[in-house]
Amino acid sequence: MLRINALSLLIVLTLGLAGTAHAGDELLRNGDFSRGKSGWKGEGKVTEDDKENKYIELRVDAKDILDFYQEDLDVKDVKDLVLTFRYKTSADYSGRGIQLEFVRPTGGFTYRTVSIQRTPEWKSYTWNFARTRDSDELTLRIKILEGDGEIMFDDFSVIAK
Ligand SMILES: [Ca+2]
Repeated sequence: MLRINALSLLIVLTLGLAGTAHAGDELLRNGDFSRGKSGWKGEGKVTEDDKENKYIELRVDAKDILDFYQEDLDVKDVKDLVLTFRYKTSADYSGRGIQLEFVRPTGGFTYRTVSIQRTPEWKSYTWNFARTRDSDELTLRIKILEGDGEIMFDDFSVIAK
């Protein structure tokens, strides 16, 4: 009996993975950093606040652009995306802000630069991203432009529209 259940579960999981994204689906994994840096690559350190909320923190570099990213967003048959996240900065932050990129497998990408003002409180940001070219997979990349201080991010979400 247990064996049949395990087999059924496997079939359901396999079918689930083979399916394409539908409207309303979350395409990111671990966007809230509750599982540390799982699913994410690049720079940044996952930190926990006194309310046991985990977020990613980056020390901004005066000369170099830093980045972190998540690969393999399944966007087959998805027309448009909505990216949301929240951010805050250290009290001494100053800099050129960030650049958000959706990178296609060919290496080409669509980007948006966001200026970041010093903020001790979390602020939300939304980018309604209309896909202009066909590709089945995208990488979401966040570049931290040159500056000083620290930027923190949490609750990334990419929803298929
Ligand atoms: Ca979090």
